[in-house]
Amino acid sequence: MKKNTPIPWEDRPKGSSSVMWRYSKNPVIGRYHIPSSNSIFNSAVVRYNDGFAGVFRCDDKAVRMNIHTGFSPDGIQWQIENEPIQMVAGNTDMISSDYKYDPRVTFIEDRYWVTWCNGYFGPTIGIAYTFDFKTFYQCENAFLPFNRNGVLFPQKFNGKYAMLSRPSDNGHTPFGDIYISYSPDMKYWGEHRMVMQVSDFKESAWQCMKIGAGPVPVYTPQGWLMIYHGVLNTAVGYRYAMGAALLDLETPEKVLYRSRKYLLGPAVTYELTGDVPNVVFPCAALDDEEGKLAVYYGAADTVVGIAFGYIKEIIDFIKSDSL
Ligand code: BMA
Repeated sequence: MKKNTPIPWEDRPKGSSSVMWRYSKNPVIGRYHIPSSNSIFNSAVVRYNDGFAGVFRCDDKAVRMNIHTGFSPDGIQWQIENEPIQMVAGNTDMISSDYKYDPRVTFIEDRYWVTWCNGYFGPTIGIAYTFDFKTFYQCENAFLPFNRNGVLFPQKFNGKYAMLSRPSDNGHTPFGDIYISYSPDMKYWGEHRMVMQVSDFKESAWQCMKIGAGPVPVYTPQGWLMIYHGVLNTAVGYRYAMGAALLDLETPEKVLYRSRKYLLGPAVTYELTGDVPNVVFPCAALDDEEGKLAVYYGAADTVVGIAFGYIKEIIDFIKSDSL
């Protein structure tokens, strides 16, 4: 896809040596951005036409979880639909869904694919495609419940689609590793392989309880850059931070390097307080030809923020202290 629309960007603040830094005008989407919402967070954006489009997790004021479309000329000012996406049947007639949350979006070949956590007798991975962010064709769920954090790669491997996911339980899962699965047709998924397990508490505690893929992995000549979240169980509950790993270009279940230290952890008010405190939950990333990266993340299950970094520096960071 062409990458000529400038992505949101702000230079590293003077005096900072952080590999990733927050946008000074965060949060870019507030909790009441649309009349129906209680909170808007964990959301996905992509390049679309001359600007950007997105699929947003909006919990309404009954705190029903659903996904809504949105459009933006610059990736910062967003027009989000007040009503959730109404799916039509894609490769199945069974499009039942008790709830939808934590979407990811990727462009493959000729269309945009959306994955999300879909309520079907428990959380599993829902899949839909769209050409125009107006009509969405819902497909078969990828897996049996329980599963979350389904993230597609933006290309096929040996003719097959590839999806990262995180088998889980029906609640606030206290475990979880990242797997990959392959599909010839976006309907039947198999060849499940382990990608990455939680870390040893002594080595890297922020990711020792569960981990899950975040944005669609970013292609780099050195490997797929996979930004992910890691969770630590603390005296006041789960703490979600964001790290990164580099996966092999041809065999993405092979982890080449993985950050011992987090790239961004909850540290500012909108990440530390909200409906669920201490959450940084990345779901999308935009990159450009100069190697800049803008990561969109949910903060405290309440609002959306952006963090910036240079891909080269992130890779150096991962490699210089890898688990
Ligand atoms: C996870 C998901 C995310 C949420 C996170 C922190 O299990 O529900 O949507 O951001 O917990 O509450």
